[in-house]
Amino acid sequence: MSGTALIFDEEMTRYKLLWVDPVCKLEVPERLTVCNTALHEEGLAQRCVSVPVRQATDSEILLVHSEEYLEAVKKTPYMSLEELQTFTQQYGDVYFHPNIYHCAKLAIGATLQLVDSVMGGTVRNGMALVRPPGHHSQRSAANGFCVFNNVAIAAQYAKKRYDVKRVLIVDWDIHHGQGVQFAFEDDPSVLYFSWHRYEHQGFWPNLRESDYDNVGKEKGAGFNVNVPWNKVGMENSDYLSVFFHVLLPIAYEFSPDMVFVCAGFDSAIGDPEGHMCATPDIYAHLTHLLMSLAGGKLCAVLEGGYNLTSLAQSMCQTVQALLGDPAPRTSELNGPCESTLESIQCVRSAHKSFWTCLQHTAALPVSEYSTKRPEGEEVEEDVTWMKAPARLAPPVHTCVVFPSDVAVPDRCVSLPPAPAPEVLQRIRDNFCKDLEKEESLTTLCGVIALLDKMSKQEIRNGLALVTDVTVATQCAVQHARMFLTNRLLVVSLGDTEIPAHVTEDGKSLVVQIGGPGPEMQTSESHVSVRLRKGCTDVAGLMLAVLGLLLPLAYEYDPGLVVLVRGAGCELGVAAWQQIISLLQGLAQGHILTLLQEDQREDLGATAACLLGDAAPSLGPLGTPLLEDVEVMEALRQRLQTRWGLLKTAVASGEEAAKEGRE
Ligand code: X5A
Ligand code: ZN
Repeated sequence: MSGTALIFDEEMTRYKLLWVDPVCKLEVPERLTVCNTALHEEGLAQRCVSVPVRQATDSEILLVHSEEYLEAVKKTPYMSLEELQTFTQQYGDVYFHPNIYHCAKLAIGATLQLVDSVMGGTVRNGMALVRPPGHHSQRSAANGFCVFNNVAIAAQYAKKRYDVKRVLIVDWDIHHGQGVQFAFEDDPSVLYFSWHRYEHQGFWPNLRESDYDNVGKEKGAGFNVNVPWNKVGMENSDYLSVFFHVLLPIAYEFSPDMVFVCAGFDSAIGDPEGHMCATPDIYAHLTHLLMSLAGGKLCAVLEGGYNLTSLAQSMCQTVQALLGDPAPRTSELNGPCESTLESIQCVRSAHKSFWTCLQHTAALPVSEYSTKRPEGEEVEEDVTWMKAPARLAPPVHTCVVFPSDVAVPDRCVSLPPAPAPEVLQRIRDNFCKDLEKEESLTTLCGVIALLDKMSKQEIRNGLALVTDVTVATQCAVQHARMFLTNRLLVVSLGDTEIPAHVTEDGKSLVVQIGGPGPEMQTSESHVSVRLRKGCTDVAGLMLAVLGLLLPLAYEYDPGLVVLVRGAGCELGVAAWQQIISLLQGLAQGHILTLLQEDQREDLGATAACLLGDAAPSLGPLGTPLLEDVEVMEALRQRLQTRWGLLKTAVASGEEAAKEGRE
């Protein structure tokens, strides 16, 4: 399944604030027009499947709202200006207009059309460009520019109409979508995640219920995840940390059948509400990371976003990721700030009894952080940032190097078998003294050609089926380091030895995930994760991937990734596909995958993922082995002084003192 739906109708620009209200003046029709224009100017809208909007029916609205409230809103088109103002006053931070009821029905309808397109199989994913937004509205109340709760209604609709069992709602808007939280508080079939500017209850909507200890009620306990931002100025690293250490582990354990994003871009730099500093390109990564869940079934729905420049850029980054274009490099990531670490630690500990991926998290004295008051730091008003460079996809997506008797998968391109003489000679000298088969030599030349073509932007990624994966890896690493990149990431699954000298010059980072064995981590640039059952225990493996591999890899920001599946590495094909998909967020999608010849049964699945097909869902993950969790924890503890993105908690007094001394 491929394709991205884009749903928009100009009609939703046809309402606006009719009186003076400094709180509501941000919410303007241009929010939609700038997004739509930018998507066209970047050539993105033209690549999407354009789906028409429709009006929601009463019974759809009643999936979330009360009859009394619906009947009240129904009267607003006939109200005078004065009546509208009076009507508005009973709610918080919202305005009405004679045409807003019509637009609100279209906003829901657009969202439901998106659900139908994704669940009906017309497209894989999509974006609904809507106004009014939805996530603040409640059963019987408009709130925060929102009239009806578009995403909450859509989640109920998906459950009813498509029998979806588990829905994940990721609310990356900078405000807490309390309306969504209230709608699903006691419902374990809908996992609601929200991060939001909070400042210890100092920021709108100033609810006690928005704090990290609101985990859901009754059967829904554990299915409401709140991450408060207690300071402004949060950056890309803060956002990614929360994804790696809170959202993704929980989401993978939950295993949604579909994902909604409350896509508010007031969490981006320059926004007058959020005052955060995450740049628009981060949304490419947030989107990419979520696209590996639920078999790629993702419905993004616009919520907030009030700096028109930042909003349009962030929207484009999101849609471009949905279309499958490679994500931009993530330069300058470091660790999250102290305040973020505090929040991460609090949420993880509040949720430790509900999610096995968090079972090892230290319990926290609940009183410890929740009562701190804001410090009142102000961030300057006129922030500026660089527009991210255009993200160009190389002309060829996936190029393969296979032995002559193996068929080239559909949509892949095979490399012409004519290696350059000097390359041939170098490989002969360095690697082939003891290789008998001439075919191995040709394959190694092919591997090198794949790397060259990636660095010349001729191809996005490559796949080689090799006779000896150890030799091929050494050959690839040597070539990449010598000629292509300062930072090569080698990810090795299984027990293929990556010799220590490979990392000696500091130009590469090796992360090995394999079976039990002697501690191999010899240097800062060689990390070995040893799991009791190797890569066969999916829960442990995914914990290693999300909590160790991805944070390391993102902070390292490699120019190229070599992914090696060692000989005899037992690994379910679905987990393998997840790893391939997730790693494509790095190095602009430049990933060379090396498979040993005896693993050819997984070639088709491997190629499909490299080509951008969604990885199939793993299903709910079980409990990782305690032993593995302890090994990974110890490793994280040790590595976090060098890699800030690995941190999951504020350093204790003792550790902080030690760090200070070093
Ligand atoms: C959808 C959204 C924000 C309301 C802010 C009111 N609403 N102060 O971003
Ligand atoms: Zn917002």
